[in-house]
Amino acid sequence: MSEIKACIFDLDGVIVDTAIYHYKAWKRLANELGFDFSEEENEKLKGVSRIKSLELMLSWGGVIDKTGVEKEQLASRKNSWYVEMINQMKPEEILPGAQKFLEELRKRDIKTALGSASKNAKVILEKTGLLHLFDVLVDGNVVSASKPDPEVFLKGAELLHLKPENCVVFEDAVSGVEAAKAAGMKVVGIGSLAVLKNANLVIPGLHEMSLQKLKELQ
Ligand code: B16
Ligand code: MG
Repeated sequence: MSEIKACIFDLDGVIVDTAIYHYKAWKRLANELGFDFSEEENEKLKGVSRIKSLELMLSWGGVIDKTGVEKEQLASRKNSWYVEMINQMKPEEILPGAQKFLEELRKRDIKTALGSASKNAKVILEKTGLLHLFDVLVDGNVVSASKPDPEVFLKGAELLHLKPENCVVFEDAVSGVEAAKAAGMKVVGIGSLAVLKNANLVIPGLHEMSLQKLKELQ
C-alpha cells in the first residue's frame, strides 16, 4: 500500500475537450491539400503528438511526398488556426467536476500536475482559469517521447519530488493508461470500461471522482 500524495492529469479529454478545435483545424488543412478528414479519423489522433498526427492525417489522405521541412510548415499552419480557437476558450468549457476535484485535492495538500502531449497546454489552462490549480506542468514542450512512453508522468513525479507509487494518473486515452502503468503509477481511466480496461478504476468523468475513491486506490 502506497500513500497517494499527487494526482497527475491528462488535459484533453480529462480537464477540457479540445477535440472539436483540433478537428476543425485538421479538416481545414486536409481540405486545402485536396482531401477530406472525418470525425472518426480525428478520434484516432487523441493523445497523439502534433507531428505524428500530421503524418497520420497525410497518410489517410494519400499524401506521401512531403519533406520534413514541409511537414513542419503544415503542422505549424494547422497549429496557428488551432491557437486562434483556443484563445477564445472560457471557464465554461471545463469538463464537469474537474475544477471542484482539483480544488478538493489542494485543500487536502495532495499535489497536482498536468501530464499532456499538447504544446498548447498552458494557454488552455490560462484561458479556462485553471492554471493556479496545478503545482507542476509537464507538456509537449518538455517531453520528447509520446505516450505510451511513461516519460511525461515520470517527469511529473520527479518535478514534484515524489515516487511514482505515490502518484495517481487520470487519463482518457488507452496509450495514456499504458504510459501510467509503465511509470509504475495507479491510473483512473476517464471514459468507458470496455476501452480502458487496464485502468485501476474507470469513471465517466471527474464529476464521478471523490477523495474517498482516491483513498480506496491506495
Ligand atoms: P498540440 P492530451 C493531446 O492532448 C491531444 O489529445 C492531441 O489530439 C494533440 O494532437 C496533442 O495533444 C498535441 O497537441 O498540437 O496542442 O501540441 O490528451 O495529451 O492532453
Ligand atoms: Mg487525453
